[in-house]
Amino acid sequence: PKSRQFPKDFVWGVATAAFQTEGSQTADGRGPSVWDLFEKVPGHVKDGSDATVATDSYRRFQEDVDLIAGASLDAYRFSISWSRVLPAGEGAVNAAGLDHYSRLVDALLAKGVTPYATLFHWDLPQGLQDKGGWKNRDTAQRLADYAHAVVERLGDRLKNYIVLNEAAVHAVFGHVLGEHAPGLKDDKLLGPVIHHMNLGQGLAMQALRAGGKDLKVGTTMALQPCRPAGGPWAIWNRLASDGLDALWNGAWLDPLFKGTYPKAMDDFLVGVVRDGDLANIRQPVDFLGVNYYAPAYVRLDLNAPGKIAQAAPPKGAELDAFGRHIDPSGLFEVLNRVRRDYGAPPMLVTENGCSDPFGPGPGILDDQFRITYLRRHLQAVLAAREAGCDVRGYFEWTLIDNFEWDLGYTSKFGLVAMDRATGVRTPKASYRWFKALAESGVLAS
Ligand code: GCO
Repeated sequence: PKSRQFPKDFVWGVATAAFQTEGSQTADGRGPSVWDLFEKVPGHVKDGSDATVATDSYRRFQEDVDLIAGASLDAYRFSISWSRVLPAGEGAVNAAGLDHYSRLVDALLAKGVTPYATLFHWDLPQGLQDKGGWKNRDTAQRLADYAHAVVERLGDRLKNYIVLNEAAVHAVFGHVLGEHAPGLKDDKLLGPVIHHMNLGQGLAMQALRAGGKDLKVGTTMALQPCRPAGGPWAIWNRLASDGLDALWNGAWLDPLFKGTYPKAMDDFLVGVVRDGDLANIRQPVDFLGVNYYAPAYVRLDLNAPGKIAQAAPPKGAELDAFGRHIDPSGLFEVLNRVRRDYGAPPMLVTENGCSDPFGPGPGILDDQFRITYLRRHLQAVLAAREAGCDVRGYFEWTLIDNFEWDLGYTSKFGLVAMDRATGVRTPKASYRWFKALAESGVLAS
């Protein structure tokens, strides 16, 4: 990029999710979510851990807010636990559950931090899963009812809404690969799950707008450039890669912005889409949230679900601790794709970050690798802005090392470390670096 300067009104924030941080799984009438059951099955979480305490943020939220304000951040993206608001996913609203988020919102506003709430970050109430979960068309309407309950109680102070988080991850890892809750392995679920999440998103956006004033309503997607592995199978790999692109990116972007599905989705959607659905899904958004970590490399594998399998990044690519390609150009690419193909909506990077390559030790706190990762990805954001992308903010993932789903506590993405025995939080070097950036708006080289 030519400039290192972000605009004055650029939004600097951090992002978290309820299940990964809150703990207190039965407090104040919370009902179980699909992740409560999934995490307790031996073998599902790498280190055998669970999120019953996590970062204890349900109880320690004021400390979290102080850390966010202490880093001079403008905004905090957190998620609301659906089963705190509606313990069975539907029916009577649990006022005590909403009280928690009301206190959190007030604590943020008191420190001048703008709250951004995600409504669904993968923790579907188990009560709804028992009725089929996202396979069941009714779940779409339940999401809208939940959105209504939230905006009715919090909408006077909570103005920024992200309806879904990375629905593609929940659809594929939760319903086809079985690596995330609800732990299903059935590729026939893909069409209904995708469509009902899209429909729920559209209905929830309408419910939010009907229920609140001056809201900013958006949603967050995990966008990944899909790249075919090379070699003798390259042309077949390209078919698989185009297929993954339709499933991973197009199946969410196209209906929201164009009211259509990619052609490649047709076979999955037979008998699923009803008249009027696509009009309900195609909603105006105030922003699109983009989460980006790495590109996807893809190969054809006749034995894999959907015949799509993960491939290794090209030789020589710089890799992170999990073997993923560290490639800021992928972020530039997805931002530009949204600009070019989807009407140049305002965008927020709602997640970007990296996990520690180390075990316990001093490297944890002096996390220069994270600073390097963030700096390079923010350069890509600046470059995308110069190319005409309307990117208005950046939320680092994440505030504090937390429960990383199937990886448990083995994968640490925080700007702040936490002693799991005491809950004591210790800022890392990246926390101070990010604070300086939020204050100056200048990305030092
Ligand atoms: C995501 C998730 C986060 C993960 C993060 C790091 O939306 O993918 O929001 O919950 O922790 O991506 O893997």
